[in-house]
Amino acid sequence: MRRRLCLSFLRNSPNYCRKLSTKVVPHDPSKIRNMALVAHIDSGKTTLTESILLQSSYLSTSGSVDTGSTITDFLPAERERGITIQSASIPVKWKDWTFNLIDTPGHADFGMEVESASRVIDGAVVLIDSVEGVEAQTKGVWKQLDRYGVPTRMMFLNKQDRPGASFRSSLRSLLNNRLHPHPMVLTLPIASFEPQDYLHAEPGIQGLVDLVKWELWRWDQDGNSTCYPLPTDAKALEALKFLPSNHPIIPHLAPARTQLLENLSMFSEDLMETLLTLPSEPSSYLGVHHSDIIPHLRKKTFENKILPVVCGSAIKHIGTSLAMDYVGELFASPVDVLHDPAKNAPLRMLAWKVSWDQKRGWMTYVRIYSGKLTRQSAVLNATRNQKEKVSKLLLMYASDPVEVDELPFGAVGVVLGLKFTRTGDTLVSPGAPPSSRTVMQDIIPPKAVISASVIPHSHSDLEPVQNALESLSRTDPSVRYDLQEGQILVHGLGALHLEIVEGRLRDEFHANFELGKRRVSYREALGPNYDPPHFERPFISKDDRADIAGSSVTVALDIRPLQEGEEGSPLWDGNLVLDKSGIPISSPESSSTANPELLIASGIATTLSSSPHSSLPMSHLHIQIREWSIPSPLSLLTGASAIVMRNRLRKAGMGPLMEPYFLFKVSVTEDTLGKVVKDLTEHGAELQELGDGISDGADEVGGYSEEGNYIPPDILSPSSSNLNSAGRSPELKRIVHALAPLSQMLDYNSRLRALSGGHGQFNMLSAGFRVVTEPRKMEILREIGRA
Ligand SMILES: Nc1nc2c(ncn2[C@@H]2O[C@H](COP(=O)(O)OP(=O)(O)OP(=O)(O)O)[C@@H](O)[C@H]2O)c(=O)[nH]1
Ligand SMILES: [Mg+2]
Repeated sequence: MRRRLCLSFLRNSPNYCRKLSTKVVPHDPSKIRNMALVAHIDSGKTTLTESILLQSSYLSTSGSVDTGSTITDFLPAERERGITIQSASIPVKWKDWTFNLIDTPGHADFGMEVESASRVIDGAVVLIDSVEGVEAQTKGVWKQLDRYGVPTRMMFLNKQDRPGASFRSSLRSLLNNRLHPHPMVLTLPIASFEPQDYLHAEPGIQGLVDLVKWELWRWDQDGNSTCYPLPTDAKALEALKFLPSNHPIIPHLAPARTQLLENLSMFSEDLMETLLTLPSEPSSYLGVHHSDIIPHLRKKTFENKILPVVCGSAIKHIGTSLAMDYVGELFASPVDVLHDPAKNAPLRMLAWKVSWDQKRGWMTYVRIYSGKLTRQSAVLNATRNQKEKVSKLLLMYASDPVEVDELPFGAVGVVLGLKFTRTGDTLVSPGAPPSSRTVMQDIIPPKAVISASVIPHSHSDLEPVQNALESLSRTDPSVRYDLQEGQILVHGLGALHLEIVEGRLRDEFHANFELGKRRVSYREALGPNYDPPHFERPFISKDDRADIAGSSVTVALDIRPLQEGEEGSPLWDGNLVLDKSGIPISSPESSSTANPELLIASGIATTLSSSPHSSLPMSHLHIQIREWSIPSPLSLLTGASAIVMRNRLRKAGMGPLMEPYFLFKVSVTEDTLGKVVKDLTEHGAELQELGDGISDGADEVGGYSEEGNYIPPDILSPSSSNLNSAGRSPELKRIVHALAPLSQMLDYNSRLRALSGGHGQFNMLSAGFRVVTEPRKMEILREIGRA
């Protein structure tokens, strides 16, 4: 567990306060960058955020960062554990731009935070620990960004100072893991300015080459940087004042820039034409000014043809300013995405996060998609068809708020006073025409995989406990709770998530309770005797009808298990529900206006939540609505579809049971490896791969080709080549990847501590539900009281 020092001295310093009071709301939306840092756990997002804050005008002077703690990880639980739990958004002035910067958690248990941040950003910097390359959750967050169509992205290959860091392998891992077919290197690391030290990668990183601006940056031990323009004459590169002439990087500088321009020109005819007009001599590409390159880079980043790649060391503040410049230059602004920028356009905003504060009450984080929001105004929650009153408006500087009178188009801020709004809701001005009342894309909470009973201390604690759970699930929609057989169950995304939930219920919501034994959540799949689809039998049979409220209502459904390659929707708990024309219905609550198919979908959802055989939620079903009658009132369709669906499931018989599996990445020393592996296999884990910590995912099948991309030669990543030849030692870290049932791993924290003498570390990532064996099925049925 990492420990951090508190930065309270900074908060209390006069400097800090002065800076806070000078914040102004930006009014030029083209200068706003709504962006987030996303990545696998521990890749350095919060450290980079801190570095950005220190180098921006947020905190005026540097020099005190090294004392530890960060501005954005301000919750006690975050400081204690050294991990980010909730995303914090913070407006940062950077040169001409204002970044609304969101630092997100990397731990998959807090995936909801990445989910909602992804919904409101126009750009994401994805970090990679350059020792590890692309990791499981890197791919996880990448999918989340895809799901919400985040238009612009950049990679930051962090931790270049670490022994074993490899720029080259990290870059190749982007291709091998199919993150992007065209990563484009904008900056190169310089391990050392001394040729001898460089070959040993000591001290790790001292400088960067900016291949676009054609500059070289050097950092001294105190973190001060100097920028040297590079010559545009190839001969002059061999006699630089700031780099010894025998430095191994020199012969690679011109080829790296040439390749950047040539690769970019493959996507841009204009640039190709510019390059073709240049004289055919080695130096000619070096003279192309960056102002002639950036517009092409920007355009191709927008079109997702290329993925810009920069690098550095957040902890040493190396590369932070270059990365931020490129965010400003390459990322989309609110005016670049679909919007209505007219000054008098009606207000339209999305609530992307809701939190509770003892003093201020409900705080709703919003992004303004058109118009502007003023304090003390009325708004309409279009998702819930509910009027709301806005009291105050705030800009959040992490935990410190600054009150403002309005939030203009493009802004991200906080609204006080809203009573009913939940994460994902669309809000509009009350007088908005019906056309602009349509709701925007919702935010999808990930599936719960673990639960625990919540036992109130006394009868009088019951209601406060339920209220606390209701409030908590409003701030974190990935927390669900329900009543099963007289017990309150709280469901979450993992063991750590439940631990944090327990703490928050007590500390924030003052509930008195005990948490019972943790249980993983199970699912039931469709039984074997399901009916064939309707085109293979008489169209409407008695099984397609339900008697309800004195009428016979028809709801014809085709039900079968999902097939290989078909993916269920997270909003449907892993099921796929299609309308009559075969289009997936996005969610059971996808619209406030009821139409017959949505009413039927709602009945299907009710039935799926509890199997008639095991009472478990059902998953991995493929359901298509085929036909229905029109009863009066129309709402009878919901009850009818629930009855039809339940009868069909009963007839199909009990299906296989499924339990959640997780991918574990365990890092241990060579001498404890054997014990750790034995323990994993004894607990039902399948070993996936054993590594030495420097993986570029090269064995991953079907990666993107290296052709057409610039992959720097090995000599430009001296740190990793050193480590490879260093031989094994008992202290050498080994990495074990394993797929294991969560039920066997609930106590893995303490088990690993005991097995590894406290030195082992692990992280885990949900790998979905898997069908269990027959003996395990019996065990589960006994556990849930069904056998
Ligand atoms: N050597 C080295 N360590 C770094 C660097 N950046 C971050 N770290 C360390 O890596 C660890 C994780 O850093 P964080 O900034 O908390 O990582 P994070 O991505 O915010 O982690 P989560 O929020 O928990 O996902 C800390 O111990 C940092 O000191 C870096 O550039 N070099
Ligand atoms: Mg963090």
